Amino acid sequence: MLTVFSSKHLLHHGSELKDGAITPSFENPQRAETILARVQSTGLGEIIGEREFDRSCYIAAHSERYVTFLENAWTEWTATGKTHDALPLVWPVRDLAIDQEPGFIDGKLGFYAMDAGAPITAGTWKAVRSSANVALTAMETIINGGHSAFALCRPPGHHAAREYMGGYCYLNNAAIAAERCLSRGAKRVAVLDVDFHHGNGTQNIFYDRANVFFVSLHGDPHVSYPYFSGFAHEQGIDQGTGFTANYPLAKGTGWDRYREALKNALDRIVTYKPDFLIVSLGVDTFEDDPISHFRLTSEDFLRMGEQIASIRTPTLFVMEGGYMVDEIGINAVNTLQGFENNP
Ligand code: 6XA
Ligand code: ZN
Repeated sequence: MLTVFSSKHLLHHGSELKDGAITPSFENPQRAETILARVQSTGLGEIIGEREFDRSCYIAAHSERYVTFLENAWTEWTATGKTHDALPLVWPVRDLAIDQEPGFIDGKLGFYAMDAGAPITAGTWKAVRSSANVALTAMETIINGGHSAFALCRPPGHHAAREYMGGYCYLNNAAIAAERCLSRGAKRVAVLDVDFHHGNGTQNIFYDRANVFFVSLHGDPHVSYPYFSGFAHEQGIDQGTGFTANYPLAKGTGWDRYREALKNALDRIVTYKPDFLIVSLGVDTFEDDPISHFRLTSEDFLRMGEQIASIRTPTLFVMEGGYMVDEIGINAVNTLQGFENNP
């Protein structure tokens, strides 16, 4: 399987607010480097760099003003004399003004963020753009006839909504790739999100659309981040009704229960008859993940890949979460090898 990778991801490394303290982010550069090393050592296939894409590709999935904010945030932050990571401090919840962009960076950070888990640093925008370009480059190879590809994206994307960042995500790489398929002639695209956390951003972007079917398996939001989305009753709205499917799963979910839910999700995707499948591949469902609580083993990821391959649809894998760095390469590449063993 072809892998697309950009070392520009190294430009992004920051901190997050966790358990009441500012700490180095779990989402660190070593994650992508470890996956790359595993792709190389297993001989998964060719590795290529990313192409440049026009800004309009990002605006297909995000608002213009949000992309402008991302482009300028670090400059506006440092113009106030600060040199440490930018994190938001105040959010427009419930009856506060949610439709008026503040004129000052402190306010903008809260306006365009869902949490304090997506720091803006000096290199963030360059890394974020390269991550989206990695997904677009990999998607192009499939649109042009390839059966599968792996977009080794970092930072991840699935929490990024049309107009906000959060949970280590800025641009939604999977959603940007899905929009690219549609603009290149696809009629229907399915996005299957197997990251431990609900892909609220992807859901947000396609919630009222019938041409993208979003399906997510994740930790029950009653007890898991992002807490405020991913419930089973969220199934889409207007034209999109029935084109979002959520499978919240209990704490401690292991392969038996997971496999059943995945089978059900894949059956629904088959019924939808997508031209392309995009898998938001998070491996934080791993039993030893430090911030999640499912119990998948490294072997289970092989089976997951096999099961995804069984629906025989051109498939793009887009890297999302996974924080047990020692095993992240094995788990991600196991999924891809499982897929490849069942072409
Ligand atoms: C809270 C945890 C963010 C989870 C990020 C993730 N800072 N999403 O892995 O898939
Ligand atoms: Zn995750």
